[in-house]
Amino acid sequence: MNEIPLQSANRTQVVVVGGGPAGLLLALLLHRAGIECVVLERRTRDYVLSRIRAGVLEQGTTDLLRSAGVGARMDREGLVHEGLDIAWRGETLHIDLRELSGGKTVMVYGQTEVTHDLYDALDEAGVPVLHEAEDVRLHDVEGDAPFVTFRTMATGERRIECDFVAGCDGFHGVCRATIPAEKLETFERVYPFGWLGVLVRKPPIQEELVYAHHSRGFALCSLRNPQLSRYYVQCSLEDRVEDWSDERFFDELAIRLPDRIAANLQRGPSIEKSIAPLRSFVAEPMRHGRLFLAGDAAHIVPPTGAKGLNLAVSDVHYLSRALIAHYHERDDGFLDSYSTDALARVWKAERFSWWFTSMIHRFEDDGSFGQRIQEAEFDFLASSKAAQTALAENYVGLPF
Ligand code: FAS
Ligand code: PHB
Repeated sequence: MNEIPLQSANRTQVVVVGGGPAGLLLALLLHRAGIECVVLERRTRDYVLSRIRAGVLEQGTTDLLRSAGVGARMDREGLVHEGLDIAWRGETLHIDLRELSGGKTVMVYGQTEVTHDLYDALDEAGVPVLHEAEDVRLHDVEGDAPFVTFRTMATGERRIECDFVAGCDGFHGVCRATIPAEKLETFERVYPFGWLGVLVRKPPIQEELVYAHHSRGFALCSLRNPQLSRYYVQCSLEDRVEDWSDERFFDELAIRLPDRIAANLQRGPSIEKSIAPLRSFVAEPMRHGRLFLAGDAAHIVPPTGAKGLNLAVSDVHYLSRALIAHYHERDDGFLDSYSTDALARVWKAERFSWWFTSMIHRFEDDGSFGQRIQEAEFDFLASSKAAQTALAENYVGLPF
């Protein structure tokens, strides 16, 4: 792990706030382009790596990770998935992603592993990543000489002057909060339920993912590897993890799945159990002076479409391109168009994530009309190759 030596680095080119996938990948791409940066992460590395989050990578994400030099273990251990199943009324509809998307697939490889690989690459490259960076504050981002202050146990109070700040500090971070409210427009939809997720050291119920609609609520069967399964059930926002024993969880999961699939469920002690709320959220613009937001700092999607992590990578594609053009060609065109470029793709992913969430979850307050609309949505999907193609194109990831 590379700490900033006490005697140096009161100045760098880009300060990256946040050591999650967005911040780490951006730092690595900038370093590979010879651009100096430092990553400030509030938590310990162990804490960051203990969070269980995304599991599905779009082809654009895996391509960018390979180009950053962190694709080797992913290609060794990741699982290429060519399709997925949607379960409804006890039957399943198979979506052939490869055939419908013109050859594209997705990779099942956990966000935790991606983060591990990025940290290892940054360590090897000697890029400074400061953990337990407390009280990070941005200053003068509207001017030409921004700086960031913070403190750590090791270094005490610090000030780093820079050219740009990348706000990769997630939904609850400090960077978006630095932008004056009158300069920001936000868009939000909060869903009236959460996802209870469980990790269990058992083989998955089947090779491909299963997204299940049921009158009792949504369920999802996923995995991390052939010996590690990841399951979710839709739950009430009032639920707490302690309300759900492993037995109650697996009983409910089995009820919500078609019998043919539930018969293959291998139960075991959960090694992680957590509840995540669901929301759609976008903050516009994603730039404020010399501050650029990327990833969850700028937008959130319900995890139904497996877009969260992939959108963070998408933003990093646009932001790294822009910063490299600035330093290599003295061309600020991509910096000036960053917010527009990134948001064009963000909103398409927001739409898909909202559509898929709306179709497949149980909405208590939507009444009988809402339920009939969901039935019609599924029946149209089941009967239309065009509808299935649209789902596949969005699921594998739209072009950058
Ligand atoms: P992250 O939140 O991952 O990283 C931001 C980092 O900034 C964190 O490490 C945080 O500690 C740090 N930070 C925050 N404030 C700071 C400050 N003031 N100073 C310094 N550092 C600060 N996506 C999917 O595709 N599928 C899923 O199943 C899925 N499940 C999820 C479950 C949960 C509980 C959550 C919260 C998200 C889930 N997501 C899922 C979305 C998730 O994967 C995000 O999209 C992804 O982590 C985005 O990466 P970042 O933008 O890097 O933000
Ligand atoms: C996961 O494996 O955690 C996962 C997969 C697909 C999703 C959401 C989460 O849509």
